[in-house]
Amino acid sequence: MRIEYAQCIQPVYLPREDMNALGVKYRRIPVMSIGRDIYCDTRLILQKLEEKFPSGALGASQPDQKAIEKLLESWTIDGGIFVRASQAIPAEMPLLNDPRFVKDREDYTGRSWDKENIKAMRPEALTHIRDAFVFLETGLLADGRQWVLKTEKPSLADIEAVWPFHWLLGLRGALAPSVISKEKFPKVYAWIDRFSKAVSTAKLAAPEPTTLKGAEAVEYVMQANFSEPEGDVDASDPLGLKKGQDVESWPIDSGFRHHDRGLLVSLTSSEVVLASQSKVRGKEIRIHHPRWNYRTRVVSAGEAKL
Ligand SMILES: N[C@@H](CCC(=O)N[C@@H](CS)C(=O)NCC(=O)O)C(=O)O
Repeated sequence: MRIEYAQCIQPVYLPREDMNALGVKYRRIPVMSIGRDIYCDTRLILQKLEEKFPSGALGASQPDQKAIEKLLESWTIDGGIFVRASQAIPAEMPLLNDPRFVKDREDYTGRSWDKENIKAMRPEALTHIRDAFVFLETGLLADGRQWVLKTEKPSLADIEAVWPFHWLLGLRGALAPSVISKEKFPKVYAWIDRFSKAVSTAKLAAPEPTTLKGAEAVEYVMQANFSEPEGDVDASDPLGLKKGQDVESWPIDSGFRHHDRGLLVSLTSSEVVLASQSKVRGKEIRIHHPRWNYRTRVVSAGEAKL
C-alpha cells in the first residue's frame, strides 16, 4: 500500500511551535493527523493506519500471531527495552553538551540527564539490552527464520520488535562491541540489516512525502474536515466519564507533565478523544490518545486552564 502523506519535521526539543499552534499539549513525537483528527502515540498511530488502510495492513490475521505481535509491542515499550535503550546512549553524544536538550529530556523522562548520571546508568542499561539480544538470538530468531512470524516480508510483529535495536545500531557508540556485536549475535544483526534494507526498498517504491513548513501544516489541518465520525463514550467504562465533560488526558510513562485538555468526545477501551480549540483559527480539533499508559480525569471546577 502506498499511502501519500506530508511530513512536518519537528525540532529536537521543545518548544514545538507547530504543536502549540495546533493546540496540542502532548509533547512526544511522532504525532499523526488525518484531517482534524490528531493521533498521539505510535501505538495508536499504527492501529489507525492498520484500520484505515486495510489493503496494506501489515498486522497478522491469526489470533495467536496477533498475540505475539501484541506481546512484542508490550516487550519493547512496557517491558523496558525502549527505556533501557535510551539509557544506553553514550555520554559523549554531542547533544548532551546542550543544556536546553538536557533540560528538555529531564522534562520528558523525569530523571536526571546529567552526564555523570548518564555514564552511571549505561552499564546496567547495556546488561538489559544484551539480555534482549540473547532472547532474540536464542529464542525468537534461533531457527534461522527471516522474519519473526515466518512471513515472506516483514510484518507488524517485526516492526514492534525491531525498532529499539535498529535505533541503537544507528546511534554511534551506543552498543559496546565487547558486549553486543555482530559476531556475538549474528542472527539479530542479520535481521536488523534485512529490516533496514526492506525499509529502504519500500521507501523507493513509495510516493515521496511532501515536506510542509509548520504554518503550512497547521493550515492544512485546519482547512480539513474530521476524518472520523464523532464516536461515543462507553457507558460501562470504569472511569464513569460522560460525553461533553471537561477532561484532561496525558501519558504516564514519559512526557507526563504535558496534559491535553478538552471536552470528552469519545471513550472506548482503546482510545480517548478530546475536542480542543486550535490557537490559530479557534477551530475544533480532536485529539486522540490511547488508553494504555494514559490517565484521563475530569478537570474540577476552578482548576487553572492549562
Ligand atoms: N509511546 C510513545 C513514546 C514516544 C516517545 O517517547 N518518543 C520519543 C522520540 S522516539 C520522544 O518523544 N522523545 C522526546 C521528544 O522528542 O520530545 C510512542 O510510541 O509514540
